[in-house]
Amino acid sequence: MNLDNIEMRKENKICYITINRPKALNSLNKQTLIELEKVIEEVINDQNILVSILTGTGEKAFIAGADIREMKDFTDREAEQFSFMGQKIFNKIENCNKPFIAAVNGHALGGGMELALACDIRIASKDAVFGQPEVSLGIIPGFGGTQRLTSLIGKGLSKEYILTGRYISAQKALEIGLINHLIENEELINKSVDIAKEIISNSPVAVSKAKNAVNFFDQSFLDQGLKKEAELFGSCFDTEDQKIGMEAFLNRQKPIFKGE
Ligand code: CO8
Repeated sequence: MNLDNIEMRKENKICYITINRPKALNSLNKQTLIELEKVIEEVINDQNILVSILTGTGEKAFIAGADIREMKDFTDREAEQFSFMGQKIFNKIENCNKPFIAAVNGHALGGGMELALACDIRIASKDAVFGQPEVSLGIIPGFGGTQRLTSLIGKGLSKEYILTGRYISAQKALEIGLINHLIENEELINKSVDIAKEIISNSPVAVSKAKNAVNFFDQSFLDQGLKKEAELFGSCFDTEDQKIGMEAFLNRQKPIFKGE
């Protein structure tokens, strides 16, 4: 498979997927999302793969969000479409018949945190930092964060983090149930592999059915919620604040929002 922004390696029934755009802190542009979808299809179709471990290249970032440079000039329609595209691919991870483990090795912001949320198990190194900082850019989470974060940590905390855009340390993430384990940086992949092996020792068909059953817990709410999120996400791109927020980020300035 020809991949420019993702590295994929298969070993002992595990597929190692590494988002690899270090110059843009592994942020997700369209090309990377298209490649991610191909990799997920490969995982689904390869009978020899039973678990996937998803991480980011380098020590600074797991994934620093969707690519702001690419998104900046989207129209509301393009933004809504991009949101649907990301949601569809992240749903494939959530609905895949094989588990995905997110090994979060640094900043997991915006779309990066949303990708981790779509995985089944989240393991973070001590340097990991989580956050949904979209409101500081004049937009809202658009790859499922409003729904999956709420499902995971509850409405109260989810609203606090999404409305403030505040970063969440790895320790705090553990306390609020956002991650399953907090691990020394150098042990992150080993711990992920240990958990993958535990899963692999079980019946693949039972693992798949168990994942499906747990997903069903809030599936009907999720589908409706994602639709609403994409619609609202798109509408942000019809505002002055979205332009102000993204220009400010790219020019390394603090945005002064107008509220329109
Ligand atoms: N998109 C594009 N480029 C990025 C991104 C990004 N999300 N994050 C970092 N970069 C680039 C920087 O522009 C910089 O590039 P250059 O060297 O060419 O100027 C390079 O990566 C290194 O970044 P910094 O110099 O900023 O590194 P620091 O160590 O100073 O800071 C941070 C690291 C804290 C991670 C900082 O880069 C940051 O805050 N990044 C943006 C985080 C963010 O706001 N993410 C949310 C994006 S919005 C989103 O994800 C919405 C998801 C839903 C999308 C729906 C579809 C439309």
